[in-house]
Amino acid sequence: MNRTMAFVARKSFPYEKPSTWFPGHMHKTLKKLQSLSSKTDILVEVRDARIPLTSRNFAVESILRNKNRIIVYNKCDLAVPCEKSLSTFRDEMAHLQQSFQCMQDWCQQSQRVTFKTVDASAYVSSIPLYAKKLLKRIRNMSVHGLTSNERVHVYFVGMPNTGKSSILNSLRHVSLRRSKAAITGNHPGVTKHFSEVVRLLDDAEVFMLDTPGIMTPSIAAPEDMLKLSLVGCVKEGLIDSVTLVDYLLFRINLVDPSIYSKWSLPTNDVDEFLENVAQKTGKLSKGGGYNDSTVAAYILQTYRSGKLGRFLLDPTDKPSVELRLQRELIKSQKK
Ligand SMILES: Nc1nc2c(ncn2[C@@H]2O[C@H](COP(=O)(O)OP(=O)(O)OP(=O)(O)O)[C@@H](O)[C@H]2O)c(=O)[nH]1
Ligand SMILES: [Mg+2]
Repeated sequence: MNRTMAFVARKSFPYEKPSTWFPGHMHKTLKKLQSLSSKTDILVEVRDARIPLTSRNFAVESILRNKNRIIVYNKCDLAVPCEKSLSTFRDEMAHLQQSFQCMQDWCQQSQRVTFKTVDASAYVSSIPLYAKKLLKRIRNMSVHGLTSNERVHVYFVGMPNTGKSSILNSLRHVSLRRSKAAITGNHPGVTKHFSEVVRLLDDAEVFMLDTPGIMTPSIAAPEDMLKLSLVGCVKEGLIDSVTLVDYLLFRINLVDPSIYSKWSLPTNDVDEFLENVAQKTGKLSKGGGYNDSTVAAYILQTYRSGKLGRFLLDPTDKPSVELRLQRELIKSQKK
């Protein structure tokens, strides 16, 4: 039997370091959201489709209860398999949309926090079709009597770097053909302050507000920090890049080790993996050594840009979702 056929992936990844990333501006944002709660009519919570459960922000949930809520699972283009034709991509998107909706229904049933309405939506911020659909949902909620205020305020909230500002811009462009109103950037913490109100519709008093991305003050499980870091929600360097690559290797091996066949035979050993990648990408020095941080950074960048497999890091089947909700409940009761 050759090595590929004999390969058995690790079944677990022990990681116990509890931590979070919650700098001052996130504290301030949480407080401000709390104080603005009565003025918030529609909440658009933006999550990363690659971690649909882990990028849920329960700190925001608990202060903005009883609102109309739309959950947007953004960056779906990085969560569905690549090398597919556009029509297959559409099928994958429909499948993702369905699984996100089911997941939302299960969460809603067992949730301690209630919302007036909850809607789940798969999204890619650069594709206008999704902006049109989201715009329609917001319009229905605003205009068809779900809110009583004359002026409707739509708040974009969520974990850092999930694409809140990009979505605000995409909606504004589709609705009003106006240029960008919010600055976007490829690292977490780009938006540091609440934005001014930005008009969304020209025929109704509906306005949007962009908010800084916030993590939760504590993390439900240490492994969540690894997932959040892998997709770019956490400040670079907080978790050592080799540990992140080791975790990525663990996840890829569970999906399909042939994803990295251009670099290496299947392996569970991160050092062997780094060395093989260094060799294949010309990052070995004359003496045969390599800088593990440089190679790790290269692998992470390849993954984040969608060029190293597109898959979910969170399982979204019913038993896994329920197990997670149970764990969260136990943790919150212990506090
Ligand atoms: N592949 C992909 N990238 C996206 C998508 N939406 C946004 N991005 C990219 O993700 C990065 C972060 O986008 P932002 O809109 O700045 O994210 P944010 O949530 O406002 O981030 P903070 O303000 O830091 O909390 C940018 O590089 C965007 O171009 C998407 O649907 N797919
Ligand atoms: Mg932003």
